[in-house]
Amino acid sequence: MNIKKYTLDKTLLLKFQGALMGTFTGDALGMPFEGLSAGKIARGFGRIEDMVEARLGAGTYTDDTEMMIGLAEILAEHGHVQPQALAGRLVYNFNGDRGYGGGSLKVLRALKEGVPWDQAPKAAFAEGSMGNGAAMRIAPVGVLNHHDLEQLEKEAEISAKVTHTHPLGVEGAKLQALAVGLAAKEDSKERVDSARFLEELKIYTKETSFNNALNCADRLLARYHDPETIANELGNEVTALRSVPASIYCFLKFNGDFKKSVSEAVSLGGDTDTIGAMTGALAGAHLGVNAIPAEWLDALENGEKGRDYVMELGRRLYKIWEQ
Ligand code: F2R
Ligand code: MG
Ligand code: MG
Repeated sequence: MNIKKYTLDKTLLLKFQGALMGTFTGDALGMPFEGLSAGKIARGFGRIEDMVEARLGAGTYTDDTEMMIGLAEILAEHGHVQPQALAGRLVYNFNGDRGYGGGSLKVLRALKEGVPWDQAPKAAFAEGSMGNGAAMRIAPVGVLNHHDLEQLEKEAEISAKVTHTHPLGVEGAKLQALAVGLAAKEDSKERVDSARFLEELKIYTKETSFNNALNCADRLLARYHDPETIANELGNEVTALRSVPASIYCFLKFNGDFKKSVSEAVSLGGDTDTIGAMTGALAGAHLGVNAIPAEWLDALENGEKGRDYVMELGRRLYKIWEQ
């Protein structure tokens, strides 16, 4: 049990909102570049520092944020992950224009047809999905349980298993949730000690492949490497193993600077919306929502479940934590 309550409640509220809005912002910034290589992004666009036009408009979100909203809603209503309710909410919130992963599409279809939540993930892959879909939405679990890392792990696992049951899909979600929780516990006015942060993550991470990737991130952080090298070494793909460690790297490389961390994440190419979303969640949990550039926040969609709604979800989660 690892309990650390904050006395600066305002700071913690901003961290809750930062984790959720960081997911949203990174997702929206990266989405227009999803599938492009690091080299193509560098040559064609340079550094990505503005919300550019996208399929649903500049500043719009994808499946990453839509699923994160569903998870945050369930936590705000129940105080914990209720898997049946989560399955129902993911189906209810589903918008096919948001660009879901093929496996998740099949799972959500099965759930809609009435397959029980603990059977539906088999609709995608017999051995379960190892995609990053469970990790990309996990920020609410990380901030809400940052004071109790054992509980955080349990909550991350159950939330992942509604769609992703492959050990690598589950472990990736747990690792990202832990990283969000640890980031929330760091002092927002201080830089994070990268080596210590990675060591702490490794205590909890059981899968050798993830531990190897965290060791690799540690080595890479020692000096500058271009985004193409980072993408080759740590990955920029849609699997959890080849995207969660890359996001942790981007957060730590430019830690203390939300804009640089998330811009670096998008520059890796490949799964840019998701690596952007996961990096944004980490930087937002550490620095708080006020660290997100105002011009990025202003550009975010603000319809029925848009910017104001997600900010309010962050506040509701914080109230649950306070209780
Ligand atoms: N799907 C996308 N992007 C491409 C389409 C967007 C397009 N640009 C558009 O505009 O419409 N992005 C979203 O999907 C990723 C999250 O995926 P998720 O939810 O984990 O889905 P899935 O299908 O379960 O896993 C992703 C892929 O990983 C491979 N894979 C997973 N498990 C596997 C297994 N057991 N064996 C073999 N391969 C496995 C497959 O290739 C899956 O399709 C995010 O990027 C999100 O933004
Ligand atoms: Mg997406
Ligand atoms: Mg993606």
